[in-house]
Amino acid sequence: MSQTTTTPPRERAVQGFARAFGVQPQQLSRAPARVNLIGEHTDYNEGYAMPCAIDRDTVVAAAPRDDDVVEVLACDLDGASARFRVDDASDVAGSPQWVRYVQGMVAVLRERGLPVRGAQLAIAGNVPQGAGLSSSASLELAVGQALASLNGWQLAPRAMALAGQRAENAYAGCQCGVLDQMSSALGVAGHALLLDCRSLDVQPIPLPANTAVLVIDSKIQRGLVDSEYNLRRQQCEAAAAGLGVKALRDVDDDLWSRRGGTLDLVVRRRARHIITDSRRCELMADAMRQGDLPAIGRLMRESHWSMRDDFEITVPAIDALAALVQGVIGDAGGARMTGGGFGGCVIALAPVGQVDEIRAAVAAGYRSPQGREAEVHVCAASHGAGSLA
Ligand code: GAF
Repeated sequence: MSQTTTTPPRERAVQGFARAFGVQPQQLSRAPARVNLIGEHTDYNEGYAMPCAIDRDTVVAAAPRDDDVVEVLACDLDGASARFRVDDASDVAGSPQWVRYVQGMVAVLRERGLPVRGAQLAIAGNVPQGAGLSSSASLELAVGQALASLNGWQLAPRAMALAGQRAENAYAGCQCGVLDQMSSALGVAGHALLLDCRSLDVQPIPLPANTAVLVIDSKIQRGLVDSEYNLRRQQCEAAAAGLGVKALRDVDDDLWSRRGGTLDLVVRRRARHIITDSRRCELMADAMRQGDLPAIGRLMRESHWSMRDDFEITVPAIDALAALVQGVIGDAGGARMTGGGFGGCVIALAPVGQVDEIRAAVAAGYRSPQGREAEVHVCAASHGAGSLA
């Protein structure tokens, strides 16, 4: 859910709830968006990624109903609303996309044997939509948290993340991995997460001191469901099958040198991106622990080039934007496209003292193909989903 007003999402959710339902909400929950520092499309290949939950949230104001009907209001979509019975939640045919995420969470949590009664929900957020910052995962996790509180049970953050992923896969039509939901569920303030997408182990990695996390929205809209995301996933699965492994995570140097050349050329390039970007995550964790900014920058640049040349998910305007920002940062950090691709944002790690210079360079030197200026967000690494007091 996106919005243009500066009123915080919490207030808009509460006000929207009171207007729509005539009473005050009993419960408030929130879940953050995320930006991925490195390791793109590695999640569904069971490799490593390094996301960071950011201080852009979806908030759900909620109260229970004494029947099995869920009423839901989207404060940011001109007050769009929906209504469904919990036992019809899995019937998403004909539902608008935003409602599918809500229905999907209800359906998945019920599949897992958790009691979900009727509810009134009002949703507001400040996550830029279609920018690749995972507004959908933050919606899923905020709704899941609200349903847990209303129905008197708890789910461990990893289990809630997996429920969100299944809601998206089975009910919203995107075969995403678990990156977005894991970062929204398990974010740690001031830290990125080195995420092992096979074991779901998470190691918080402190962000280097005096380093700003800049998320630069190219204003080139993207849509995972409509994009080539699912095709990339199929190509990675074809590569794993061709190499005789369960997932590209399992490809070592020996296997790659013996069998990599047998793959179809395009499939081979897709696989090479995944294998190298997953390794870059581990190297990035080392570089961040050591505060080695030139190494961080090098890894981010290599990751961008790998997405551009091997995975082919960047677009020329974003290549130019990343290069422009990297040119300002020099050796003091890095910039690369982040997220699923085909538009969205550039992530930059840069000295706090360079923020104004980067803003000025982007304002002067970048326009999207539609002539739009980029929007520069300075983000803080945030904690994961939870209830609000
Ligand atoms: C999207 C997906 F939802 C994630 O699972 C991940 O694959 C990402 O694209 C690319 O790294 O955000």
